[in-house]
Amino acid sequence: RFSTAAAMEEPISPPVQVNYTQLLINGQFVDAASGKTFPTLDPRTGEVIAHVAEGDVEDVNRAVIAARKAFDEGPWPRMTAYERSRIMYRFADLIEKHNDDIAALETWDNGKPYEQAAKIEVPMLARLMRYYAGWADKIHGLVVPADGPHHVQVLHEPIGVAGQIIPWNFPLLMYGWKVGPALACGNTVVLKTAEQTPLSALYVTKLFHEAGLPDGVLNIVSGFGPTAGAALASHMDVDKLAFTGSTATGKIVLELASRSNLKQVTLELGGKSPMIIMDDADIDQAVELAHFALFFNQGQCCCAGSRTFVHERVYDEFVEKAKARAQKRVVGDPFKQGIEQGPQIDEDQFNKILRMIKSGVDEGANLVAGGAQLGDKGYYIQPTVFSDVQDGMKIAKEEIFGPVQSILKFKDLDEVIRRSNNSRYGLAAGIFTNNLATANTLMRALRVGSVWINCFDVFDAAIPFGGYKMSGHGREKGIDSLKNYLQVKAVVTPLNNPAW
Ligand code: TXE
Repeated sequence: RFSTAAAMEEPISPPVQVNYTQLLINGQFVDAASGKTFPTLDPRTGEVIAHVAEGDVEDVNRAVIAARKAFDEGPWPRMTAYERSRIMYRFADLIEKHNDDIAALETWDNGKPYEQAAKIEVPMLARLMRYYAGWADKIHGLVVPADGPHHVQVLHEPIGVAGQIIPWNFPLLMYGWKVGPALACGNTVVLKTAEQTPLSALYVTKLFHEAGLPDGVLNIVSGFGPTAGAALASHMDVDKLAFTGSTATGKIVLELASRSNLKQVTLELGGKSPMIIMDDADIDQAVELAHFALFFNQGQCCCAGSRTFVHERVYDEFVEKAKARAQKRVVGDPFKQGIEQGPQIDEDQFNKILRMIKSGVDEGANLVAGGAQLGDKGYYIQPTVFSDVQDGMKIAKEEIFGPVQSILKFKDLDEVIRRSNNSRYGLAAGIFTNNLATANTLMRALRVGSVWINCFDVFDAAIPFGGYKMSGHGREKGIDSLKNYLQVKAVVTPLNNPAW
């Protein structure tokens, strides 16, 4: 029933070349100190795209020294904010100019549909840069009234060197969410990309330098988590750490930060987000939205609507239609037009998803669609739907991070609130209803950082994003993200005459 043919065909030749594979430190492409490289693979085939310099402790040190110098000696934090913003605006223009090459590189390295990369993600990166460029010259402190005869100012200053560790599911957006606010506030950065997707950050950071970014302000270290990532998280001269990834690794980096120099940490971690379908909803629209909420980006979204709660009065019809929709999903070579779903990122994730599917079957959930590999090469997985999922099952509790929809049945509002909140995660939730009171009640009761009512995955640059509970600390995007990158300094001076 699935378009297996597309996954079986010869892969389309990517319309782009890999030009940059070294580390980018102090404005220069350099080899790793060890001379080591690692392969980055094409998820369509598992074949090597390129060998990339493998950063480790020494390279992170070099990058931090460059970032420190660029912070302490300038010019970045001492430039006028307007000059900083103009460089960021020029970078956004260059991203747009190179849109298709960047998108092709992202699709090749990550496996996401090219049309999505070219029409959504790369334009969103440009938009994020413009959003933060706009903030650069609008970040300022306050003069606050105090009880005594004192003039009190509060300055907002950059923190210093920011270490940033990003995952592979949205390499460019994660880059934008992290680099944008850090640089707008005048910090300098060492960014470690995910080992699965090192290519696009190197390409765009080269463009950033063409736009006028001074050397050392943004350094890119490719490499693995326990080596390069851990070196960054535990570095004594890194003032702030921002991490996006699994909750398990989030705990590790928080510990590394606390054991080293107590650097400030923001974490954007996993989720098990409810998508709640009430019985008054238009069922076809509800099916489509819940399908999008889960299957978008091959199901590799931290906020995926991975617990589809459906009211019992519409449950059976919903399951039938969700099954039909999943079976119609167009899976295949992400470079091909009209493809909705490409391969999963790598063999580890592919195997994890298949193990989770098996656990769903073993624990008694009803497999109504998919459930296996698609084709016989690369990491394609059939769009999979389970009905009759119970809260205690592994597939209802743990992140699957793949194209596997779990549909649960509920009777009333109180029950669905209790069950939705019965999770160690609290990242996001979707609500589908025409009833305003129901929507507002749910919206207030759900312990999550984002609520999408009759929509899902709306990722505007201005909307804050982040988690409650074990989904993380702090918020990214929007005005809230700036706080992560600013120190607050209170300055008090006496007045001669309190009347003034
Ligand atoms: O994540 P990791 P993985 C979830 C998802 C997925 C699971 C595992 O459920 O199946 O995590 O994926 C770096 N010190 N998410 O293994 O390990 C690593 O190199 C410092 C949700 O890819 O968290 C990469 O750059 N850094 C998530 C980044 O952490 C370390 C997105 C993420 O990798 C490190 C991705 C260490 N000891 C996976 N170990 C989301 N929230 O969107 C690893 N890293």
